[in-house]
Parts: sequence; structure tokens; C-alpha cells
Amino acid sequence: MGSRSDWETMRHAAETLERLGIAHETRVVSAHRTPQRLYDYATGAAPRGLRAIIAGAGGAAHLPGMAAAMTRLPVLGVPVESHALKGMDSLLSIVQMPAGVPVGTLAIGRAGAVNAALLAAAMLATTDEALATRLDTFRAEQTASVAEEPA
Ligand code: RP5
Repeated sequence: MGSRSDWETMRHAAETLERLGIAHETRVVSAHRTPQRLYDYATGAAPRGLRAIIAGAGGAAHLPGMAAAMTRLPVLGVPVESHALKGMDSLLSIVQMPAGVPVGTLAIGRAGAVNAALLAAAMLATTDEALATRLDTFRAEQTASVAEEPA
């Protein structure tokens, strides 16, 4: 994530990965304030054995796109809700990548953070049967938890 202030949103991605038993790490890496840290993180991600990157940022949210430019790993971008523009700035900054360097962009805020984790899980599950089973269980439990009446 681009800032510690993004954690309130991005913790939902971490919690979802935790629930699915997916090993992960959480880091603050700012495209603007710590560009060398971003370079080191993105270029080192694949050699270290990471399989995907979930990048959350707000405002002029360059983090996901810059990370994607420096790694062949799939990058999932989460637009963090900003105060001034409610995350529309974050969303448009992340989603409008020019052809050639994709960022899989999720919804603004908590829903995007949760779904980034679930999408990463779905990708990893294509080559991990145990994870596929855990993901199926998660989906079944979610379905079972939906009430038929509002109250
Ligand atoms: C972005 O600027 C971060 O991703 C964060 O969403 C936003 C504000 O950062 P702080 O000023 O709260 O550190 O780079």
C-alpha cells in the first residue's frame, strides 16, 4: 500500500488472505515518497517467489501501475477512498492503464480490497487444489450465510 493510512482499507485484503490460508506479506511502498523502495520491491518480487501483488493506493495512485511496469507478476489494484474525491481519483488513476502494462482494477475501498484477495486466490487456485477446495468452502459458507428475509 502507498501509505500507512491505506491500512484501514487494505487490512481487509490481508484478513481475506489469512482466512484462505494464503501466505502473504504487507508493506508500505509509496510511488511518490519512496520510489527506490518501490523499484526494489517490484523488481525483487518475482525472484523472491511472490506469485501476485495487491497494490492499494489513493489519490494520484501510481503505485499499482508503476509496480506492474517493473514486474511480470499479476498486479491487482485497489483504489483507496480519498477524502477530496471519494476515491474516483484513485479509481481512474489505477484503471486507465495504457495498453501493454495491465493492472487488474477492483472496486473502491473495502469491497475492492476483499475482492483483490479473492481474485488472487482464484488465480492461485488454478494450480493449487487444496486452495481451490478452501475457496469453494468460502463461497459455500458465504452463500449459506445469506438470509432469505431482511429482519
Ligand atoms: C497515496 O496518498 C496513498 O496511497 C494514500 O492513499 C494517499 C494519502 O497518503 P497519506 O498522506 O495519508 O500518507 O500515496
